[in-house]
Amino acid sequence: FGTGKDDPAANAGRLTTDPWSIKVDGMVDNVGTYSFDDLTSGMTLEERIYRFRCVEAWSMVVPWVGFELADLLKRVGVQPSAKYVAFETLVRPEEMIGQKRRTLEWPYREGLRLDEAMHPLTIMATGLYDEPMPKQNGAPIRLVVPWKYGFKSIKSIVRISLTDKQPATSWNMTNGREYGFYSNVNPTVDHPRWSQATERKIG
Ligand SMILES: Nc1nc2c(c(=O)[nH]1)N[C@H]1C(S)=C(S)[C@@H](COP(=O)(O)O)O[C@H]1N2
Ligand SMILES: [Mo]
Repeated sequence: FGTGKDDPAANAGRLTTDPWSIKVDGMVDNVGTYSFDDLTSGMTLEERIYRFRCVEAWSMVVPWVGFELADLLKRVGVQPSAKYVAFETLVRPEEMIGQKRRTLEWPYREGLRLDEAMHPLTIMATGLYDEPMPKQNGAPIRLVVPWKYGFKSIKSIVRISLTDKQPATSWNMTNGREYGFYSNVNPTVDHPRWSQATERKIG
């Protein structure tokens, strides 16, 4: 990554999030492109304090604001044939300058098995610390799955697809030997290049 003015994180403020639309497609009754407001209106927002654990052995306790992904899935009507949920991030390299480099194959992609997506701990977060989601943390809406490594918690989501096949996911596509589809936090299973037994807690 670049440094100084070319650092992607330092340029996160360039991201425009209004308007924002999210395409919901695949094995759902109500396929469509929804505005952020339409998709999130009426959802019960609550604070969830979760420990967020990156695969690179750091963690941070975060007070997210969000709603259960299950509520969104119920609203769009998941069909019985669906087995997985796939997510995609916005691709807009002029604003997300890290996408000018092919560090990953864009869009950033993630996915969950349907039962994981329906789990009451799995949330769509629209804020943290009682504020709207900051751009660098995935404005306006991101996934948070507290029992999985951080890379599963995809940010700035523009597409949610229901499918019957395990979706391709970004880090798994790039290095499947080191980053599995499931990637549940497990201190007894080391990463091939480092231990997962301990973590560095970030304040
Ligand atoms: N769209 C998108 N989502 C993403 C990533 C990314 O590069 N792009 N990085 C992932 C990784 S590796 C981690 S650890 C977390 C970091 O979340 P944070 O920026 O809120 O700390 O976001 C995850 N979600
Ligand atoms: Mo990460």
